[in-house]
Amino acid sequence: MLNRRNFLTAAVGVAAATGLAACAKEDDSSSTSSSGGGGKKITLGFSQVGSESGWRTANTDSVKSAAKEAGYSLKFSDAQQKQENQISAIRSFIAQKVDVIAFSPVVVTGWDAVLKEAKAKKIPVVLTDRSVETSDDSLFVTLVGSDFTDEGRRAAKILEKVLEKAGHKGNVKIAQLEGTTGAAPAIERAKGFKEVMDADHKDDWKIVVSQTGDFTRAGGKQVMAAFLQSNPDINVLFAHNDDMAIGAIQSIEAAGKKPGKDILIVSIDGVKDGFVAMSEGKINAIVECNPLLGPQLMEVVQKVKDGETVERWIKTKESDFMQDQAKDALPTRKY
Ligand code: GZL
Repeated sequence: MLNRRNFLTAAVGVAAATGLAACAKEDDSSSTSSSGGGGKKITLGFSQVGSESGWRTANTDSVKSAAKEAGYSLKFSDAQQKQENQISAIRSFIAQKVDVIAFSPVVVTGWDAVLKEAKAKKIPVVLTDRSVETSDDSLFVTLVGSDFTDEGRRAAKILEKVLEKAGHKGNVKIAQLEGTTGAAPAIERAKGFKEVMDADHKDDWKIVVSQTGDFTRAGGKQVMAAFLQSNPDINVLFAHNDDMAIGAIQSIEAAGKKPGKDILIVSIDGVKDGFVAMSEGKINAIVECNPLLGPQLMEVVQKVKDGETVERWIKTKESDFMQDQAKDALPTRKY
């Protein structure tokens, strides 16, 4: 996975070692468009994780509308959260000789073989949203996406504010709803949250139970119900995304407890339904993770096609929101 250390070295390495962008496949379609480059319409193959959450829906909409705006021919595939479907889609894009391949990898491992096939055919690969672990930095050009470890740190820091505002006294017993097992956001959000816990809350915070809810509402509801059975004294929920938090709220209320009061909730994403739950007092704070990556992605695709060197990690800008900001923020939320 990407970190600041390999940020710069890889950027130079990729541009020099592979020259991928310079030899990106010429588009074989006859139509022309305003998409620059050799005047040919750029064909982009995009493999999406699935449609598991409100965040994912907003991300898909952003990619599709930005590709249309850019005048690209978009080949879009929904993997239904299965890595084998993403690998098949990437192979299909290679066979179709697309100009650039972009994808949001459902998990971090298992990509080297198919990315080597793309490299062999000189088709540049751009990661969006999530990163991968790979033995060869030249297998992808850049990542357009958030710093999930920092999102985990921000979640812990905003939990401090939530506890103070709630006048919480005594030990903090945390239930953690993890994202999809093996996915970069799940691994890194847990890591960032634990960093702050270990540094500043060794004596008063404890994650008493932690399990994946697979980033879905159904998963959050089911796992939270089990948590409440095994750990009735939970007083904080840290959910890796809003959809799992919203599902968990249903189980908390079914157990006769008040979400946002009996169990304080911190979540990540910032989708509209998360803000609605926050405005109803059921979620106490949200760390934003911006899904509107489409425009940045299309800019990068153009640069890669034109042989320009791009940064190794193009991060998205994000904010954090406390409950009392929700009502004012809702009307201007874009997703
Ligand atoms: C984060 C993204 C995660 C969201 C979830 O960038 O990969 O996947 O936090 C989504 O809502 O399912």
